[in-house]
Amino acid sequence: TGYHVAVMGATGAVGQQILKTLERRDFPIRKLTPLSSARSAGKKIQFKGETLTVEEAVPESFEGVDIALFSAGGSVSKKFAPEAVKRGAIVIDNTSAFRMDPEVPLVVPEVNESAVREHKGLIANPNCSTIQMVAALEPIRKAFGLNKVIVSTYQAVSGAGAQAIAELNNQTKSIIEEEEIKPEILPVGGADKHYQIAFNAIPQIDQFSDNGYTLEEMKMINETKKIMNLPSLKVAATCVRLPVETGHSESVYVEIGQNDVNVEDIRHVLSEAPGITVQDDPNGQIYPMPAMAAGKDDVFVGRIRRDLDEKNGFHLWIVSDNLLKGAALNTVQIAESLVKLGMVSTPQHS
Ligand code: 11C
Repeated sequence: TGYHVAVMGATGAVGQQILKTLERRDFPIRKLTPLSSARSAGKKIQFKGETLTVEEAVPESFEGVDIALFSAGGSVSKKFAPEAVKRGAIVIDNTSAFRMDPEVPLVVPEVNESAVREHKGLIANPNCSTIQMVAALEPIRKAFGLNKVIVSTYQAVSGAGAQAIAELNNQTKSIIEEEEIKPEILPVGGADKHYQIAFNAIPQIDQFSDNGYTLEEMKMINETKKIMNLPSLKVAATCVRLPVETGHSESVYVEIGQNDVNVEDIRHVLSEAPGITVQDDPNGQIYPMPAMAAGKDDVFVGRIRRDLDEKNGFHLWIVSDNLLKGAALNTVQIAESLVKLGMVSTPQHS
């Protein structure tokens, strides 16, 4: 018993994690349809012990689908998500195509689960670096208020897809062996210039917008305000790519709405919050790191300390697996929220 679920982009870095996450969390599925562009059609995927063939998506692929999880790039979502919605599916979209559309809820279940009630067929999954930050900020906002956020990120290459992971691995090997390298993917496919990522740090993720911020930085700024429903929150972001395979890290400075809060109070609210694990003991050298967060569901928070000048200012270090909470897990959690809140039609027997 369960739903007919389609996964668009089933062979990609995030699509693969979506399939694993659906299986691992035992999401009620009676039929799974793996879809992709023509390029990946015909590939095989594994789901619950069965081998399924990935089909090339056409509008009719979505006939009878209850829930469609999209993770195949913005242009694919723009083309096919409306076709899926037209045929009665609820689309949960992992791309940036619809996130800032006022008609489309942008959801992190720990923060704004009830926003799914407002959907008109489409729900957007936020950007990975935004998700892990708001998951940690929301308990702080709830307890103490929140006025200002300044974030610098240390992002893994898997955020840019499977080709970027291969580029890091190949470059690292070539540089060690003193061979020539030819960067082709990072910082962003389609850019005029590409730079070495191995043994480097690149302060550009996605293209630049006219205001001097990159699109990744603007996502963190705009999506945070929308998810937290705080249009006047002050947010600034600097996003940097590091030679890490998986796990985004963030140094976050916050100014809260109260003056009499101490580090222990912040640790306490975070340790009680869903989906958050506090790893914070300077004496024991305990703090989150991407190599240890990769493969885990939670958002890890450490290095919590008060600013030395601003009484209501605190610094945090937030780390999470960008393919799990940052993408696949949050997508599946949105689907679980739809079921929990009775927003999907009754599950059918197979
Ligand atoms: C990265 N955050 O790490 C990006 C990837 O809008 O869903 C996610 C892009 C997006 O490169």
